[in-house]
Amino acid sequence: RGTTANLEEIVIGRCNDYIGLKNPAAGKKNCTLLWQTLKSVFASKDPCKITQDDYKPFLTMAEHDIPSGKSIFWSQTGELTRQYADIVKNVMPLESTLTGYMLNGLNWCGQRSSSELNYEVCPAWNECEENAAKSFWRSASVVYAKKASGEVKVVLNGSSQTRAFRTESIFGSIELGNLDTNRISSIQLWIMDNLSGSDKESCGVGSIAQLEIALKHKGFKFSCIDNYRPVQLIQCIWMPEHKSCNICPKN
Ligand code: NFD
Repeated sequence: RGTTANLEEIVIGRCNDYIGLKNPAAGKKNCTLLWQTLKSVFASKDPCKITQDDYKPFLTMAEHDIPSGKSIFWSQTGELTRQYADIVKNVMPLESTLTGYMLNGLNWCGQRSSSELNYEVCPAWNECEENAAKSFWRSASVVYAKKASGEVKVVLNGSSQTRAFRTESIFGSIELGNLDTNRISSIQLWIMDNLSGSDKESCGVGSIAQLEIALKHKGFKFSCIDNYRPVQLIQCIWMPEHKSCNICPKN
């Protein structure tokens, strides 16, 4: 898959939508300049040789505050977390910050031979370590995690085929290590099982237990909730007859 068609128009349009309508508190930003800065990160370069540092000027230019208590991290629950955020509007995942909003769901890369974007083929996620998209999400995740304060949420997948908490995931390898004990008052883990999937891991079990130990060692106060009901009710939209979705269980 190559660069998303009309990338420039989408990115500049999303930027204007964000600062004008979605989050005016982000302040004044020059969306055209942001696009040019972003494009200069990867245009005319080998798409497998874009580092996290390359994105720093873009990320710095786009920076804005994240209100205390609104940070929410996820792993293997991206869609659900974005849906929850869009509905409740009192959490701000990376995808609801300016940079994440501009680039979520898009694909982009350049090529050494020309300054045109590469519409033919961009590296797959795991094809090379320093690919244009992966380096962006890693770099953006560092900036996002450092800013977290107050009560922080983490949404994990209790039905994961692998493990709910993976130390090699971006949450496990980047975001967790950049959380600041002095800024964060507590961390709430929400372990969401797929409604029709199996309950493989829960609070205090398996990889979640490992995460809880790691949080304790780092000095964080934390709590853990299995199938946090407001999020589960979103899952229920697609399976209203499922027994977990029954609002008034028959005795
Ligand atoms: P994940 P995570 N192949 O669900 N973030 O902990 C392809 F094609 O495992 C946001 O690593 O959670 N894509 C975004 C893959 C992206 C593959 C990355 C793969 N084998 C990180 N593995 C975003 N908005 O797109 C992973 N991906 C891609 C931040 C795929 O798009 C968020 O702040 C998947 O949905 C969040 O707290 C995404 O990477 C944490 O890092 C995440 O993989 C989630 O990273």
